[in-house]
Amino acid sequence: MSNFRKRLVTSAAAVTAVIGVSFSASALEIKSSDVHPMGYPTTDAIQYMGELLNTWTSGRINVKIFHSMQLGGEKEALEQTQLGALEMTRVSVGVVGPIVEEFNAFNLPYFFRSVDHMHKVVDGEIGTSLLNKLEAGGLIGLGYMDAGSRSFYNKSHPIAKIEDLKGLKIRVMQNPIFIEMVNAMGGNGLPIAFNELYTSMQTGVVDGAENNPPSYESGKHYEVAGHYTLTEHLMVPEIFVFSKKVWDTLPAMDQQLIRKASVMTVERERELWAAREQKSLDLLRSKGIKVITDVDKTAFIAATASVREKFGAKFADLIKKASEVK
Ligand code: GTR
Repeated sequence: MSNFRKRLVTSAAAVTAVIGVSFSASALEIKSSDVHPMGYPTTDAIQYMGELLNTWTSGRINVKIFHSMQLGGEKEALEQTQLGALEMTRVSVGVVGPIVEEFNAFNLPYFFRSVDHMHKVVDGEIGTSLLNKLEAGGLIGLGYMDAGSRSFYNKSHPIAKIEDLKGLKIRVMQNPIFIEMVNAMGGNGLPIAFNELYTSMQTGVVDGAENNPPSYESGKHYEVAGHYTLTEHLMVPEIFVFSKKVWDTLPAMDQQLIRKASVMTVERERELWAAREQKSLDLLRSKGIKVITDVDKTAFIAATASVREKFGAKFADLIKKASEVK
């Protein structure tokens, strides 16, 4: 038996022992949306979640993934999940501000000091309390996934210093923080949905965008915007959420199984993420993309101070608490 299989079987036995499941409840198909294709850390982790639930319930609970933006962008997916038309979705925290405003603290440029700092904040009291607040917005927060750091790319010229951003039209996620962030660095931030980005760069609606290496690589954005610079100005985590409307109809035992599977899904995604980041950078280089890595971030950090002050003022306590997390 493979290690993966062994883990599944052991976990199934453990879950049955803990909650005395008799598996007589009705079948459940969890439809889950993601903007990424299969083979991406987030979609593969959700697929693993489905495998866990299927094994633990002898096929009674399954996950069906609608990947590659089949159901549109992240805003639409969140709305569908709030309404209960979709059971689950995985989105960037970048678009969750309208539901729980405090999430915007994680959307501030140069907010987290390191991946370790981000993990400690999101996995600790602060992250848990924000996930719980989603409930009032019709969502059950199941966990945080990694998404590395976001950096600039464009079709015109390499960005070696902040002045090189001047005048460039840069696509950002639909959140005013990101627009002002790019503007503060000298570019023009334009909010565009992820599914429209490739064409927008191709046709010159924008000159470039910003994202982590796996998204830049997987979306083939390097084909139309070949200059990539590791400014790492945002470290925005991702979340996967369940529809509260559907959740409230589930037996407690199914809720417990989903919670347990979610913990393992987070672990799996983080393992996949760590491996994928490097793989994506290697692939980009093999395609001839010159990735600028030796960036002096001082000017980028200084230029965005006003954005942290303006948008962070409302969550001053949360920001202070997060910065004190060691
Ligand atoms: C990716 C993220 C997606 C989406 C996308 C974007 O890094 O995984 O959830 O937010 O960026 O820029 O819209």
